[in-house]
Amino acid sequence: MDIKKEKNLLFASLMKTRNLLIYIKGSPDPDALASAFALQLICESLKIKSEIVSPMQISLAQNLKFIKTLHIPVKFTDIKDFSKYDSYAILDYPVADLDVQHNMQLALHIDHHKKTQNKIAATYSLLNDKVNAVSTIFTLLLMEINPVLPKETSVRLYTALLFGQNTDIGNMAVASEYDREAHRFLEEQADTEIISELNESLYSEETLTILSKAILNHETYKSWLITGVGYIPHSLRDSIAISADFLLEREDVTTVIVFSLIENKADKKLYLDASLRTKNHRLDLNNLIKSITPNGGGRNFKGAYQINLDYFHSSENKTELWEIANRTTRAIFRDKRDTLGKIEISGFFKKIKEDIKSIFRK
Ligand SMILES: [Mn+2]
Repeated sequence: MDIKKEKNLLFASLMKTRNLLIYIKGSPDPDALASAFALQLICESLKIKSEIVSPMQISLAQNLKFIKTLHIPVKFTDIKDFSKYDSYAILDYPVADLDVQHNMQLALHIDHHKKTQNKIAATYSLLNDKVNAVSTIFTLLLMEINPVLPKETSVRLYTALLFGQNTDIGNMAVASEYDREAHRFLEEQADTEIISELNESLYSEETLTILSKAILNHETYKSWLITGVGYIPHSLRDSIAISADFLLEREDVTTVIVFSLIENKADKKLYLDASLRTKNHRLDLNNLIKSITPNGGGRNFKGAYQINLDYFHSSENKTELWEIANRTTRAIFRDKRDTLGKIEISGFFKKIKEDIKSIFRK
């Protein structure tokens, strides 16, 4: 990636723009929001109008705190009329098409997920899966652009980007050289106290209860950690992913599976929800999940799937249903672990080698 060249191409595309819509497609997570914020400040420095809009609301309390503390200027609304914008930008999402009528140019498309077919080409696109967060790309661009910003704005921006990068990468062991370079810069520029506060806010009392259940019920099978946390209400669903992230920090573990039965009493919904995490570059979580169910998927060391169990919602014996789900899920993953034996073992040693190398690089 030649950042100087990328910066010039990005500027060339932005210069054709007067009023840019920075459209958050998919879930408004910190990586997408921090990148959108960075793009807006770049636009401002070029005297280009822009607006960050997300049709989807934020559910995770930590992410709400993130936009509040760092004043991320995002509007949560479903746009009906796109006529005031001449162009739009899609960040942190592989598909840039919009399913609505509009006359906007796709000015830019920047993403780090696996490429997919897009019907329209962007004036400028940077689709690089060698980085693990769009925040990495914007940090490298900003290092090149070196914009003049008031101190307060610059701290907000770099803190947002560091938090955005952290949420996508989690464990720096999966980071690429680009991610590390951006990370070193961000750590110098960001307010690390805000980062710690945001990190702490991830673990609410309810989440900690679920996490301790995950620890208590875990088994490790050939470097895979498998654990089930029983029934949890729909509002605490994110706690499964949070627990999986937490457990992946364990040194002797390459892959984590946390599952539970999610109940939504109001609309009588019941489903099994599983969150997967891995440090193994060679383990394709998407394939693994698709071999279990079409109702899920994975990318970049993370994945999840759901199994609908609405039919059992009114079943009287809840414990029995959990026991079946628990036993079955564990058996499935022990079996998958055996089938994937070779990949996982060589991947594990490759990772250790990379970790050792990266220690010496620091
Ligand atoms: Mn991302």
